[in-house]
Amino acid sequence: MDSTSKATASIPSRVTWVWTNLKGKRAFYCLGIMGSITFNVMQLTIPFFVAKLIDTFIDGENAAYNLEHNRNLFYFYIAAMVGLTLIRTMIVYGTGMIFESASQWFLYKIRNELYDKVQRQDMNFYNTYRTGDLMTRMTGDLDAVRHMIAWVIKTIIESVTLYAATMVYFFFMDWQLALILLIISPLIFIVILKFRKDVGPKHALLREKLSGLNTNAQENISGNRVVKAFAREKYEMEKFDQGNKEYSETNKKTALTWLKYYPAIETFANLMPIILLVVGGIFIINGRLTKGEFAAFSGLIWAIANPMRNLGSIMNEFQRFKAASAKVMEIYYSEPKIKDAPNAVDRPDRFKGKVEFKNVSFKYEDGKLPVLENLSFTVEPGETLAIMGETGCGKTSLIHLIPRFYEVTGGQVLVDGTDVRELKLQQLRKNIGLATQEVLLYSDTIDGNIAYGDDHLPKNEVVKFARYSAASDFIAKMPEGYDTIIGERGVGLSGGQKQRISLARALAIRPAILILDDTTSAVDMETEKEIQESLKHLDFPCTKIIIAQRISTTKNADKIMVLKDGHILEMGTHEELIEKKGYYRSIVDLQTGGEQ
Ligand code: DGT
Ligand code: MG
Repeated sequence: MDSTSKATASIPSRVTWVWTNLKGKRAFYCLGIMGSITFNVMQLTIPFFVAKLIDTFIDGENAAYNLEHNRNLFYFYIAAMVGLTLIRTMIVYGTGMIFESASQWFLYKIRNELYDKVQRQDMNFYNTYRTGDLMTRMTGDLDAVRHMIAWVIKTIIESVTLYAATMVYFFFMDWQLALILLIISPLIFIVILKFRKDVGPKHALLREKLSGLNTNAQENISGNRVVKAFAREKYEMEKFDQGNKEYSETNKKTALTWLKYYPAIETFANLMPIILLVVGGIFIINGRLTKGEFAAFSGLIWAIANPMRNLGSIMNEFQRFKAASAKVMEIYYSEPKIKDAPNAVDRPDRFKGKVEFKNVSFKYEDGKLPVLENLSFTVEPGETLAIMGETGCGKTSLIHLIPRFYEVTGGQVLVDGTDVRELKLQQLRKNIGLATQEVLLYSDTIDGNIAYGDDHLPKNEVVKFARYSAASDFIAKMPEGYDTIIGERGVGLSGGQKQRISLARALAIRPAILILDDTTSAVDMETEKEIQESLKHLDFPCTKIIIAQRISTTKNADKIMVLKDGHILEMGTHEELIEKKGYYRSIVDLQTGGEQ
């Protein structure tokens, strides 16, 4: 995949992206952050009161006197400690809820937006990205992003607050001791920075391996019939196993990276209590430090050691977020190249159905050779154009230019006299009924599939369109008729049956332009004749462009176009082309056994 083929607009920073999508919950999220800060500053209160208790009632000069005559103060300290602990617990609960709910909100919004983006993408996008990879972005990657917002940011804030507040408190008690304890921090930072450099690329690789694994699984589940037909289960299992092994190995390597750095961090973190013990002890002997203050120091030493220890897992998660968010944001900020022009003309009424190609040339973005070259022809409203030609000559590519699935590389495609690039995509496509060469039906009822383009289509209309496409007979024989569930999980249909439902679906929107790409290739001659007959008598005006290989389909067309290597080889009516004794004539002879 080269980056030029991706329709990605300029991508803002991750912070901007997260902030933009927290809209609606920003104040709420900030409240969570403030709660986190408050809660962590409050962690210092217990050691503070413990120091007071020790110095006032246990170890100070007037300890015995105070215990006798200042009982109320003693009770106050105890009550304050219990009360603050309760409040702190409530804040922890509240902030936990806030982070969880804000991150779910974020996830919900992004997921919707991503789905929307993917839906609106053009064909080139789908040629570029594999389904498994897109699914990974919308599930696993997105969850890594949510984890960052819910957990990592919270942990960072907690660690920073705790560390900073403790340090401030330490400086107030004894700045020299605080400074000595601080010496360790830069060492830990250096190790963490090294770790970051080491683990970052591993997370990116890990993410690619997961995407590869998902793509492999997705393709094999969808293409299971091919696997079975070729008895390649063992091969596919081995291939998956290989991918799985690689993923697992990469995962292990990523996790083990931390272990390389862990001993250094742990040693540095453990040095702190030792330094405190030695230096603090000397300070007590010198009378610089009270025993209560020493108790506060040692009761809080974890509050500067633990954030240091946490740095490792924070950095790890952050690198995972970096790899995942890059993938999510690429789709989030992708823009389809084919979209409405800023000055697109508004044509809300039904189109007349005139289709005109003017010197059209076309080449796929990733293709080397042009598929269509300098093609010109016109189909008047209501006319039928049949397109013939050997496989790979560019028929499907040609008809895909009419709904503007791809952009022409030269010339113009006009519908009702307007260049398709100047029409609104929605309006253009609503006027085109397309039955594609590869039929895809949804896991839904037959009724739902036929009415796909028009939710409000009444039942009798559904039946009518099924009749037009010669599908009503076999539908009537199904156990639940039009309510039979078809598609992936439902009742299996034959190739010809699927084609007829797809034709009914294309007709059901009463298109101004009907495009059929080899839609009757799998139905028998008898049924095909029936379909041709009903297409002639539709109850709405309609221009028909029909790709077909059978003479029985093409002979009644107003025009027949024979394509060869992206050029028009012959064009005319059935009779004219027979007279011409060219390619069309040879096909006719072949199909009729030379009876013509
Ligand atoms: P058919 O359906 O087998 O009778 O063949 P046609 O006439 O429908 O051929 P078509 O238009 O699908 O393909 C024309 C040429 O373009 C052929 O050489 C294959 C190539 N082609 C088709 N689709 C793509 C695509 O998505 N990307 C690239 N790069 N080439 C494509
Ligand atoms: Mg084709």
